[in-house]
Amino acid sequence: MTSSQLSVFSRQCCVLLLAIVSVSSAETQSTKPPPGMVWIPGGEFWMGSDEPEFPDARPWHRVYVDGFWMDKTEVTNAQFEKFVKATGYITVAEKAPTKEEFPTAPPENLVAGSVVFTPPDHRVPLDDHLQWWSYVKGANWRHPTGPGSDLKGKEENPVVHIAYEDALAYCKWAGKRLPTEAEFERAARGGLDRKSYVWGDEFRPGGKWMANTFQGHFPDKNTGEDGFVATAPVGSFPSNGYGLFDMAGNVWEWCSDWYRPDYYQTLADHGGVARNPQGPSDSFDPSEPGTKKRVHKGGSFLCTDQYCKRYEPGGRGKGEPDTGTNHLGFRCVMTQTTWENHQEKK
Ligand SMILES: [Ca+2]
Repeated sequence: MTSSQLSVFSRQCCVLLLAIVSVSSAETQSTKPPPGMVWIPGGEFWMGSDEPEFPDARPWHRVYVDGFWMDKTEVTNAQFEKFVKATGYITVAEKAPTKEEFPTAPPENLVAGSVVFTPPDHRVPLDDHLQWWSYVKGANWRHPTGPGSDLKGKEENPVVHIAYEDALAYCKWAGKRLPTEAEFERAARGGLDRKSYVWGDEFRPGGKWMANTFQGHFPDKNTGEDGFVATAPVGSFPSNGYGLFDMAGNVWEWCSDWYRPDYYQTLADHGGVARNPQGPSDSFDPSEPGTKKRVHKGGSFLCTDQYCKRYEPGGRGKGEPDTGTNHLGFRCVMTQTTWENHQEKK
């Protein structure tokens, strides 16, 4: 090879290399990530569970999602406060329900508040969640367990008492959106295939706590062996394979899908690979017919295999859009196109 041939050859290699880098970049991510977010690669995966306790998560079915950016952590109190300061936003839990919304309710009950975990001091049957959940007047994101509580020292804990529309409002302000249930599960699995936990097969590998869940006796005695009896500062436990924190435990997280227990079966019956599923077009929960619900994912600091081990990535939760609790928060996602448009505007 002459020196000029070598030069042409080098140039061609260079062009080829650039082309590969360019294609790779377009298919995966831009070089600069959005602050606080990580890239979740698109692809196919097994979604669901064969866990007997999760009838609504059966059967396993194939799903494809496009790649996307996801917040590394749940939205924190500090982040939510920044949003509220910028916009003057008032959450659902901070507003008193109106006579128009609840015409038959006595006026004394039309008081702003939210649902708080209030454990009994004795063992109770596990078939009535009202034994450990109470509507507490004055409970909201600034006062997680009621008027006597505040956020001092909890700046990095996940924000709670967030209704669905509150989560949407935050994501919109941040130029983001909520994940679909399929995106959440794709991200939670961290590249692992049909594992029980977002980190693998063992709940406590080498004796290590991998997520903020519930230890002791549910619901009356929380021993907090993992270090936390309520929410933990985000990132207190190891990240998963994609660099995401608290995709299991800590707080439940809102997804954009409506909830139906038969949705996975519907997708499986349809056959093939479900591409970017957005959830069913309507909601139905046999335990509360007539009440529309959205999907929650990830489980919380109250999850335990004694009652509900839905910190497993296939596990599904659900809740009324206007109802927040002190173990429910959210995180946002963003498409590559949104991120590119955002950068161009700058
Ligand atoms: Ca805990």
